[in-house]
Amino acid sequence: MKLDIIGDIHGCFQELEDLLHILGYQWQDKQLLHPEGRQLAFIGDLTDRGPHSIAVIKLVYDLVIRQKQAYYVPGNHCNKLFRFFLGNKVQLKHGLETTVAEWEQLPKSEQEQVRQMMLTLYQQAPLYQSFDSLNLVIAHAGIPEKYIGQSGSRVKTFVLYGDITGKQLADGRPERRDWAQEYQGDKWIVYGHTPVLEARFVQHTVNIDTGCVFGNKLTAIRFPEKEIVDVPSRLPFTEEKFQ
Ligand SMILES: [Mn+2]
Repeated sequence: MKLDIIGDIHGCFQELEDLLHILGYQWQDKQLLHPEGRQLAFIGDLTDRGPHSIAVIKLVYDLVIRQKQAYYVPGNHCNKLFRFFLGNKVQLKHGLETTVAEWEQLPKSEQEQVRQMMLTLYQQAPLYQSFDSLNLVIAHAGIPEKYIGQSGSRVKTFVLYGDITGKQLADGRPERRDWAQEYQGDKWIVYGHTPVLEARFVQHTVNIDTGCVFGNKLTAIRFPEKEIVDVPSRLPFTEEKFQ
């Protein structure tokens, strides 16, 4: 198989459309197809902060659930939106407030439709996805070798939030270890979660969250080629968001 993995979108629907076009995907009879039979994968954080979160949910639902032409693993923002749609008490901050505001603008029947889409998308999603023929695993915040093939709450916390220590940095962000530096595995790990200016290759890992929602770019990586394809963001650049 040949796969195009898309980084954190965060409601940047126009940039997603730009990227899918550059990658060569085309709509034919309500199917988004690639002439060479390539498939798409999304590494989570579809929504929040950006302007068009609902459109991203609808497209990814269509590709993953209806067309069954794409793969999706959830991010921490997906997890929080899922819990919001379940009716759990969650704080409307860190970008969730933008998705909820957009959703509340919809007519009631469409609200329920979008809610069901996100519930289905999240509930059917694996915590991480292995592609044995590509020697590849995708996981939103990465995955250490010892967790590949495992499940449970530790694995869930890691793939959603990364290698958090439980401590806080001076600016309030959670302290995270750089698991990729210690990764010794042979399988390639493609992940996102932490915005970087350029796709970051460390050992056999690649971080493709290039902070589109913070004004940088939206990035895809093609497998097995390991070729990077990106499109510029349409949003203002906020440098302090990048590591
Ligand atoms: Mn994330």
